[in-house]
Amino acid sequence: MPKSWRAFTGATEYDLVIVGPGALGRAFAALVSRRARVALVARDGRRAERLRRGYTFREPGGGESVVYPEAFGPEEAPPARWGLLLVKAADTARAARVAARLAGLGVVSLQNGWVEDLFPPPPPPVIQGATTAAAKVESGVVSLVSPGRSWLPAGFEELAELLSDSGLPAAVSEDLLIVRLRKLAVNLVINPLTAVLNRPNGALLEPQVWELGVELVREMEPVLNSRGLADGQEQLLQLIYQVARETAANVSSMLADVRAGRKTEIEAITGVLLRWGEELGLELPRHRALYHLVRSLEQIDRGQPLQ
Ligand code: KPL
Repeated sequence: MPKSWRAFTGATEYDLVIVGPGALGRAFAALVSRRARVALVARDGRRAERLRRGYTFREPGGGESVVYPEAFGPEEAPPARWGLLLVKAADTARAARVAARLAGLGVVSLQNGWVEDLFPPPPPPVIQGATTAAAKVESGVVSLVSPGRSWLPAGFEELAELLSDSGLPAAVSEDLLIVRLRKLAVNLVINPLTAVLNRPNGALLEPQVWELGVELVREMEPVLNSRGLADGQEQLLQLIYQVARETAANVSSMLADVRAGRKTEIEAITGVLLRWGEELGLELPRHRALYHLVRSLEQIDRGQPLQ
């Protein structure tokens, strides 16, 4: 739970500290810093220095501006009221410790996947929310493809208001588990398929690919239901199809990682589903095949970006 207002007495100049200056982190920093004081925390001082020199930010409407963020390395970052984690799954434990040290009222993570299952106890000091916001970086230009919608835990009303006022619709949700399981369902189908096909999200709408999507949903539905999601296969298929249609031109984050030779989030997405399936005695062969294919793409492409 976030710390209470009363317990928090430290005076801070910053309203929000964002840990993770990837595409989404830089897009959020660009918009929120028009309304409030934002500190953007990079992996180290050198990267922070580069960020301070500015980056071009393109809004969904097409408007462009150069943003000069207040960027810091983890050691020199200032305290803030709220913390937002926008890092890749594999960086969560380190980034969560930084954010928890800096943010007085609470830290929420909006990354994909079920990272809490990947770490030995104690879990990283961060609460998971969810977002459908999408951003990309192309030739150094950060574009907010869609502001989407973000869901935060109860107690984060002030942060939800700040994000919404900044053009990033957000609300607290009492049903965060359900929201997150639905987002996981979307990522379980779109991300590995697009990564393996090396195609944008719209590839899912093609009949042969969609057929495989339907089979993936059939396999995963009982597992997600065992975790508390009451949605049936039809509902999940409708949701996934709608996201694929709305984001048809997007390159999924997993494909972007593969193309850039980075480690993907397959472990926190499909890896977690496979573990949950094993607990139920379920094999999930199609998900397992995609898991291995994406893992092998990671091995092949590390340091050698695809064309
Ligand atoms: O979350 C996404 C991602 O790319 O990680 C989707 C919703 C699939 C949008 O691309």
